[in-house]
Amino acid sequence: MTRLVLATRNPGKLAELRRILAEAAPAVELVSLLEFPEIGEVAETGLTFEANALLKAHAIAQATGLPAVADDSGLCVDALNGMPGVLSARWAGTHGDDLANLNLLLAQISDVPPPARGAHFACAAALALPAGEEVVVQGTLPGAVIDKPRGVNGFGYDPIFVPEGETRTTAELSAQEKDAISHRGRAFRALAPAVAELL
Ligand code: ITT
Repeated sequence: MTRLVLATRNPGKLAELRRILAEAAPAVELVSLLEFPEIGEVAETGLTFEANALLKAHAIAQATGLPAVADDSGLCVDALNGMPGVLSARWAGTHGDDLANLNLLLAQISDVPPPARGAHFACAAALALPAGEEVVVQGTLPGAVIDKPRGVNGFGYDPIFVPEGETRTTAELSAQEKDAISHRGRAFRALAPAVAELL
């Protein structure tokens, strides 16, 4: 059985990737970075989601000697010319302060009327092998940003994002409903055949 490292310590992300990849590549044993406490954070210095996903996957494949899968994701707002984009996790300055990030974004687009509040979630998912081979794919979820947070599920910008064709925010969807349409779900389902083929 081949071991594959999922390059995250985020438990929610880990559970989601496990569900998708376990189905597509059942012969692969999935482990996470929680099993490699000695490996530090990989700096996400790329200018695109793909660059960051590849950077992380290669760094973890080198550090562990095992194939690695990594992702990078964020929210791209039309009225902000695609920002916060790769800066989504640290938009208000501190990595992972979801509430501060969301409030800053709402303040920045407070005078943008509903028809111009288009946005999409984007995710790049990458597979890297220790010998250097790589595959990277993208998934997106189009929608719009509303002006007041709604819902308690999910994380990050979920309470202010309504997917196209929905009236609920992604924070009002169940985990299963979100998985089925999410940028991450789409990216990982697109990567799964490469994982099954290359390992
Ligand atoms: P890692 O440890 O795996 O890097 P992370 O949370 O830092 O976890 P990212 O670097 O991919 O993940 O950052 C993505 C940021 O984009 C995240 O902090 C959220 O603010 C936002 N984001 C991404 N996907 C989202 C989703 O499905 N719902 C809401 N916000 C999301």
